[in-house]
Amino acid sequence: MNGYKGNLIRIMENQQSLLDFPLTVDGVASYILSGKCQKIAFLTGAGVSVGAGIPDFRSPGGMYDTLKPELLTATKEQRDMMKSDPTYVVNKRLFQANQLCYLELRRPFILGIAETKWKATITHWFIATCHKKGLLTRLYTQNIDGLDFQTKLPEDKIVSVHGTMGLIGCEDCGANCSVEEFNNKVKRNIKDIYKLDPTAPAESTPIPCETCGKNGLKPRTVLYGSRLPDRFFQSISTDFPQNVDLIIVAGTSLTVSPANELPCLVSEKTPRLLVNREPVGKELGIKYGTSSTRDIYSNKECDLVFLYLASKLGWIEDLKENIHEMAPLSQQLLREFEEKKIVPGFEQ
Ligand code: CNA
Repeated sequence: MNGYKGNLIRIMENQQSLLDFPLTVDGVASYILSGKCQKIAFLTGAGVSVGAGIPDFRSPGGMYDTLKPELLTATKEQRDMMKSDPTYVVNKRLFQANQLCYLELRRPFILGIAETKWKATITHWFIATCHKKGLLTRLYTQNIDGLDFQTKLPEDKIVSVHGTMGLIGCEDCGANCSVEEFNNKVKRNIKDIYKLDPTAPAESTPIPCETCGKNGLKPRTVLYGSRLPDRFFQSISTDFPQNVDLIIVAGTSLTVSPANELPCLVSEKTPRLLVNREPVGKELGIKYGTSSTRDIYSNKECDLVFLYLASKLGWIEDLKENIHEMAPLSQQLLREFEEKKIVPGFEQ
C-alpha cells in the first residue's frame, strides 16, 4: 500500500511545475525575488570565461579544434594518442612520461595569467553579487584561470574543482615552487608552438623540481586521470542537497565527471538553470522543453543571461561598481545596457 501511494505522489509531482514560477529566466528572477530561494549553488565551466577571451575546449577555436600534436615535443606514439583523444595532452600518464607537451600547450596561458591578461566577466561578477546579497552557497568552478578569485569572493565560497593555474607544484613529490620562478623557467625553457613570442627558445628543455629532481613541475591543475581535491568532496557533503534552493549551471559541456554529477545531487524539487550555447546533460537527466518540470534552459551567451538576470533583480548598480575590473566585452555590454536598457536577445 505504501509503495503504491508513493508512486502516485511521484506522478503528481511530475505533472506540474515544481517551481511556482514559469520555467524561464524571468521565472528564475521571480523565484529569487520571492525570497523562497535563499541558497544558490553554481557549477561553471570554460564557457563563462569565453567572454574574457579564453577559449573553451569544445567550441570551434578551442583546444579540441586547434591541438596540433605534430608541433609538440613528443614521440610518435604520444602524438598518435593525442590525435585520437585530444584530452590525452592533459592526461596524467602523458605528463609523467613527458612534461613538455603540457607545458608547450599551456605556455601562453601560464604566462598570460601571470600578467593578468584576462579579466572577470559579467558572469563572474554576477556570482560575486549573489554572495554580496547573502545568496551564494558555493561556486564550483571547473575553470583553472583564476578569474573567479579576481572578484574577491571569499576563498571558502570557491571550490576549484580542477585545481588552479595560480599555484605551482611538483606532481611527483608535491613540493611547492614560487610562481615567479616557475614562470621565468617557462619563458626560458619552453618553446612557443604558437609563434607569438620571438624570445622563446627553438627547442624545449624540461623544468625539474628542485626538491626531488624529477620533471614534475606544473601549475596545480588536476590532470585527467587524477583524483579531485578533497575539498570538492567535503563541500559537496556540506552543500547538497540541503543547502541548495537553486543550482545554476553555466558554460559547461557537462562531460567531465564527477563535476558533471552536481546537478543530480540537488533535491528532486530544486530548480536547475542551465545556461549554455548548446543543450547538454540530457543523459544526466536534465530535461528540455515541455518534458521539463524544474529545468530551465537558456542557449544565450552567459554574460547576456546574467546581465538580464541582474537587471531583473535590481543588481545593475552592483555590477557597475566593478565595471573597471571587468573584461572589455563585459564593460561594453554593461555600457550598452545603460544606454538602451535592453539586453540583446531579451527584447520584448
Ligand atoms: P568545455 O567542454 O569546453 O565546454 C564549454 C561549454 O561552454 C560548451 O558546451 C560551449 O558550448 C559552452 N559555451 C562556450 N562559450 C559560451 C558562452 N559565452 N555562453 C554560454 N555557453 C558557452 O568546458 P568544460 O568546462 O565543460 O570542461 C571542463 C574542462 C575544461 C575543465 O577541466 C577545465 O579546466 C577546462 N578548461 C578550462 C578553461 C578555463 O579555465 N577558462 C578553458 C578551457 C578549458
